[in-house]
Amino acid sequence: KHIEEMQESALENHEFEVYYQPKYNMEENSIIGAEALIRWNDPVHGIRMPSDFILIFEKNGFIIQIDFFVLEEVCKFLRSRIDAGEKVVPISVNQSRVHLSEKHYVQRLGEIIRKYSIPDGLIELELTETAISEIDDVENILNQAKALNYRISIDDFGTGYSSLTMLNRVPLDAIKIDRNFLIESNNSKKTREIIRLVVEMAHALGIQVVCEGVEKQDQADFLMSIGCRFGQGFLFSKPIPINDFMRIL
Ligand code: G
Ligand code: G
Ligand code: NA
Ligand code: MN
Repeated sequence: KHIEEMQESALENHEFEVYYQPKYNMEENSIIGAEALIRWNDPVHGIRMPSDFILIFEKNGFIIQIDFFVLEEVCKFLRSRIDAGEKVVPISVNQSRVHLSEKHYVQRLGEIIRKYSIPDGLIELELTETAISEIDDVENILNQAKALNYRISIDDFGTGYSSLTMLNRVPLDAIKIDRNFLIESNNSKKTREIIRLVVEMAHALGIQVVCEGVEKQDQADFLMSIGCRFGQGFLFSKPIPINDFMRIL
């Protein structure tokens, strides 16, 4: 209840902040991108994590404003780096399924990328399999986003019901293998085989693979041994504030 009462004023009072978790090329130990993740600095409560409020915002629709807030912050970040002649990498933003089915979604995607003159391929839309499979007309929406030069990726790949169908239906640039696979891979040969084949299949289709939840060096080693060079996880960095991210970029 408190959360719903506070959401609007929190946005006005700049209590929402975008954190960045870098994605690494594990072979070169270089940053190849980052994922934007929302945080709420509640002056009374302290920092609130997405698990405290995302579901509520999805129910009451406020997630649409949050997702566009994050997208706009990312645009401002990229624009200021470009203007300063500094290095930029693609940044991904999470897109709620509520958001995706909003009537003017694609139009707003176009407006924002033009407002900040963002070069092609610098912003990636991360969608869950569930979001993709639940939305009518998803192919059409994502083809339009693609035409605006957004990158498209599937988040938490392997946890939904229609992984393989998605590979065919959606213009995908990348998949992010869900971190539960990596957890299970520690003591399951079967899971390691699944990861290996998913990576091989994605690559054969020209789709990039990022593995989530890399916490241990032996997990990184395993991924590299099967040809998966890109990883995201606490081994490299947790999600960090923008200034910390700029420092390591
Ligand atoms: O940052 P953290 O790892 O706690 O995020 C947990 C989950 O919250 C993420 O997996 C993501 O699905 C969701 N999330 C984080 N930031 C955003 C956001 O800006 N928009 C949406 N829709 N979901 C987000
Ligand atoms: O749902 P999504 O995959 O978008 O969420 C990313 C979430 O995963 C964030 O909340 C982030 O804090 C968390 N996360 C990122 N890297 C790791 C990791 O290596 N281990 C664990 N346990 N969580 C991670
Ligand atoms: Na994500
Ligand atoms: Mn994920």
